[in-house]
Amino acid sequence: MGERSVDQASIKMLKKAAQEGIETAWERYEKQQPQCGFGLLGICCRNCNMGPCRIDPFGDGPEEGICGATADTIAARNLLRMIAAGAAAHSDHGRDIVTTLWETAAGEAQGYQIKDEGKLRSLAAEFGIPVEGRSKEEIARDLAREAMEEFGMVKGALKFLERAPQKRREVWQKAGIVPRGIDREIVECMHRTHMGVDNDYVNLVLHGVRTGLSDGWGGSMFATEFSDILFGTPEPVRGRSNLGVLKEDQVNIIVHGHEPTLSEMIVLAARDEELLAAAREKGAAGINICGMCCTGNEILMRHGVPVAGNFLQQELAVVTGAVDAMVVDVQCVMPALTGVAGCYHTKIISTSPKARFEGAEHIPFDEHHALDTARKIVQIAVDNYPRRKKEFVRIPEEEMEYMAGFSVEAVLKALGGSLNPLLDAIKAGQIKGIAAVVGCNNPKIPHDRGHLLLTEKLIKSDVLVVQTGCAAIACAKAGLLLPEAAAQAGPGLGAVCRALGIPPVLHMGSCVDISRILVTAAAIANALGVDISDLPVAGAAPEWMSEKAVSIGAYVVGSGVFTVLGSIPPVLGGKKLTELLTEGARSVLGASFAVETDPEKAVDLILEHIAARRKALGLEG
Ligand code: XCC
Ligand code: SF4
Repeated sequence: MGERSVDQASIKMLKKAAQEGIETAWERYEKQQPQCGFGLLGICCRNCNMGPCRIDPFGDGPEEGICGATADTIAARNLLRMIAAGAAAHSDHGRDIVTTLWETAAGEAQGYQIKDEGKLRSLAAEFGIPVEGRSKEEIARDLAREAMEEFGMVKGALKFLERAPQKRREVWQKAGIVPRGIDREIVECMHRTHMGVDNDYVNLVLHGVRTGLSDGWGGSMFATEFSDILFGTPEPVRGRSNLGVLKEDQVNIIVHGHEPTLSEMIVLAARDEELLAAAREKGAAGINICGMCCTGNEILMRHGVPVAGNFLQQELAVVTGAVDAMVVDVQCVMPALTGVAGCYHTKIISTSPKARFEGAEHIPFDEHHALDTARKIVQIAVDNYPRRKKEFVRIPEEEMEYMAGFSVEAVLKALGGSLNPLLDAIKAGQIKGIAAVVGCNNPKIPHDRGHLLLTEKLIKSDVLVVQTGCAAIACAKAGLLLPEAAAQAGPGLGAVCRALGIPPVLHMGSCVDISRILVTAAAIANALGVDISDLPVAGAAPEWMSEKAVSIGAYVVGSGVFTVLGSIPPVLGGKKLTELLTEGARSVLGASFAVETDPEKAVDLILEHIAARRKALGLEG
């Protein structure tokens, strides 16, 4: 099973699954082989019912669809639809948080509070909302209203774009890709990719970048900032990770999905004395809430809640036989879960009206009765505890401590209040640059291997690594999110980490929190008076799989950051499109993509890029 994962706990559970005849994503992946070549290359189209059409990649067959669309048009349209779906997912999440703040301010949401009033007031000031002598509820309502307008097209350009360096904003102006409204750009993607609308691959890609920007500097940024207002801005916190966090003698509840509105309430409900007493009555020593994927990241960032694993471990968690309930909301939840759960005693509880699963118990979650609903869910898990099939329970012992919680505010605090120590270290070459290693797992790549190889080599080369998402969970499990990991860093980065007491790999949150990375990059660029594309920074998504990752890629490159992808995007069938993404984009955006499936070579690309940027800035080494 070593070829499937580099994570020992996962390898053990893969073996257990095999013994017990449970199929996982890896078996299903094998059954899909060989995967459709047209799909892999991005050159099949079913955007209208004259089709489906396919382009022959070898040039022996059709070179265009029935309507005349070429390989580049088809692949670009498909890419745009991926971006639209990804941006929609992030932004709809953002919208839900904005709505929750609005309802909280109106006194209509149960269990929520405005936890970070300071952030509320500073954001209100950013949006030009009067704060003097007003209650936090009054301010929050106005701010939420302002945010809601950003989803439409009332204002002409997104407010948060003003956080970007002047030079970057000029790049967007010049390219004609300033995002107007968050929803608007997504809708326009769907319009442009309809049969017979936008057929120019360059024009399509430019709008894709605009849509991505409306995610990164819009929907995702709202998700992050408003979550901080509601649940608190993260500060450094310690916790534990990997499947070993499950407890044999406790009621284990895994919260899986993305939105903190649900997971925060489950965390709160699990502290309820009555429910704890109920758990003891059933013979359990307590209630153990653990996270998975990005909702796990949300609660580990703010509470140090244990995280059971990342994307490819969701089925394996159920295979432990020790999960009494897995509570899911939206995104990255495999439909296969209910089938796996059916072989054990685990209850899969869906909660979002947007996401139902055949075979799951559906407990609709809404903000008005959030805490009551959370209690009900915890009660179901407690009642399920005695149904555990003891003979099938096996929890791997692997667990690892992590330090997380590096919001922009926390990073500044760790630096003593200003960016200067970091800038000085970069200027002096102690830290060569910063790399964001983010994204998913993908059975096409040994689980976690890409994340770990890349991150280990980068820190060894004195590159500070910032992370979010499943990449961060991979590194948490490997012990890289600990100050002690400074020993694995190069001499320069290691010394800086030891002086500040921080890990060489900073966990900045869930995937919507890549907005925190954008804000940090913008602040560094502003401090140096340059564009983001001038900085010695790079992005990498070694194991990405989701459409959200495509939207992220679009806005990261659109923000001027060179980005290396470790799994191949479905565009290679469009030769001119591929050339645009990997070369041509540089002349317009100051950044481009690279595709490199070998992590060692990916590191080299990043180091070369960082060295070139240092040289251009006149920095030594
Ligand atoms: Fe999903 Fe966010 Fe990817 Fe992980 S990293 S597989 S998107 S949970 Ni966001
Ligand atoms: Fe074929 Fe064109 Fe219709 Fe796509 S839009 S299915 S290429 S005819």
